[in-house]
Amino acid sequence: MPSAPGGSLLQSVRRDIASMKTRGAGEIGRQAALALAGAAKAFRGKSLAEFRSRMREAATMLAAARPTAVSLRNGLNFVLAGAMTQKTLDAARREVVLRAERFATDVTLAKKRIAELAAKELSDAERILVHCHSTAALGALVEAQRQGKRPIVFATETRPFRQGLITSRFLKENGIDVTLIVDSAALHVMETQRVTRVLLGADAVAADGSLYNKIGTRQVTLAAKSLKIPVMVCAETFKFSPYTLEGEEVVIEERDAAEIVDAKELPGVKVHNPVFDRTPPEQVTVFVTDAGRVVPRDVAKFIRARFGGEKRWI
Ligand code: RUB
Repeated sequence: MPSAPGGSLLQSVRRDIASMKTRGAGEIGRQAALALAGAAKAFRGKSLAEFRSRMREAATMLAAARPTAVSLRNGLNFVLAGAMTQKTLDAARREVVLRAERFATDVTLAKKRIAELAAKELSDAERILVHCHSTAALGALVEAQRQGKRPIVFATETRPFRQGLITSRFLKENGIDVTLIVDSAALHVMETQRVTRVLLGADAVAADGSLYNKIGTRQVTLAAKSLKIPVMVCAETFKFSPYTLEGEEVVIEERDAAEIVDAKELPGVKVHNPVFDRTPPEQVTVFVTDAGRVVPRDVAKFIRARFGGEKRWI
C-alpha cells in the first residue's frame, strides 16, 4: 500500500526482511506483525471494509518477503484476525495493535520456554553441532551455560550468508566454548570431535514432521543419522505450518546468485542459490516447542490441536 500513510514503514520493514537485514524466522515474524500494527495506526480512511482490505494487502506483501518462513504468515494471520473479526473501524484498529503486541511478546516468551525445556535435555559438557543462526537454539545453549552445564559447540560457517559467524560471536560473548568450522567439515567434525547432539532452529515444520531450515540442514542431519547422533530442533509453535495439513507445500526460497559469487568472476556459469532445504522426519529426533516436546510422527496432531478451526486470511 505505497500511497497510504504507514506505507513507507511497511515498505522499509519489507525491504529489511527481504534483504536479510532483519533475519531469522522468529524475528521476521515479530517485525512483520509490528509493521502491520504501525500501518493500522497510520490508516486515515473511514471505512472498515477499506481498512480490512489494506491490512490484508499489507500482510500479503510482507509475507512474500521470505516465502519459506511460516512464522511470517502465522504471525500476520493472528494480527489480521483483529481487523477481520471486529465490527467497527476503531475496534478493529485497536485489536490489530493489541494482537501485534501480544504476538511480539509471545515470540520472546516462547523462546524463553524453549530455552528452559531444551537446556534440561542437555548433559554436562555436551559436544553440540549447530547450523546457521537460530535464536531459539542459541537460547537453549545460553540457558545450559547459565545452569553450569558448559556446552562445547561447533558452529558451521553456513554459506553463503555466513550466519555461523553471528552464532559464533554470540556464543563467545556468552562465555560458551565455540569453534567455527566450514560446512563441508560437519561430518568429519561430528565423528572426530565426538559430537553428541545436533541442535537446530526451524523456518517451518510441516504436517508430516519434516523440517524446513537453512540450506545444508539436510546434509548435517543425514550425517548425524549416519553416526546415530540425535537431532534436536527448537521450534516455536508458530513455526508449525497449518497450510501443510491441507497439502500445501513449503516453498523453498531461492536468492540472488550474487550472494554466492560475483557473476563477473565466472562468465557463462550458471549459479543456483536455494537457501533452505527439507529434512525428512526420520532425520529429526525431536522438536522442542514452547508447548513441550513433539516427535515428528505427532506433528500433524500438534498442528491440528494448535491451529485447527482457526481462520486464515493470507
Ligand atoms: C535462518 C535460519 C534459522 C531459522 C530459525 O535463516 O535458518 O535456523 O530461521 O531462527 P535466514 P530463529 O538467515 O535465512 O533467515 O530460531 O532465530 O527463529
